[in-house]
Amino acid sequence: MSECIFCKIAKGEISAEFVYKDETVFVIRDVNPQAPTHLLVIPTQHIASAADAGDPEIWTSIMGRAVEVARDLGLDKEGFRMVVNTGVQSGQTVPHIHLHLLSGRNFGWPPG
Ligand code: DGP
Repeated sequence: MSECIFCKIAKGEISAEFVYKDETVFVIRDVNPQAPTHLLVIPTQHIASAADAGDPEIWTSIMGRAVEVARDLGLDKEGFRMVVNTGVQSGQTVPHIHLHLLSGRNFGWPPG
């Protein structure tokens, strides 16, 4: 989608710090990190939210890549949190599916 921030990042029209990229999924550092490591795992295909993801394969690529990157960076040693905000009440601000991969500090439960 032409005006979508994450589509623009995928096309190189907006810069971002890439950690991983292939034809289906990319991983960038969040511009406003909420933990020492805060990555966004984003499918290249524009899908507005998790509620709009009809093909379960999308989760294979997002979750699979998130865990691969977490292992590659050693985040699995102390642990990490994965979050997919979906819709207004969850706090989703960018309407293009993305998974937050957070690590490097203790996280509270229940989440805020
Ligand atoms: P959410 O609130 O779940 O929709 O998360 C959107 C995240 O995207 C938020 O943590 C900030 C991040 N973000 C927004 N715009 C940009 C950008 O231009 N570059 C990067 N790297 N991250 C962005």
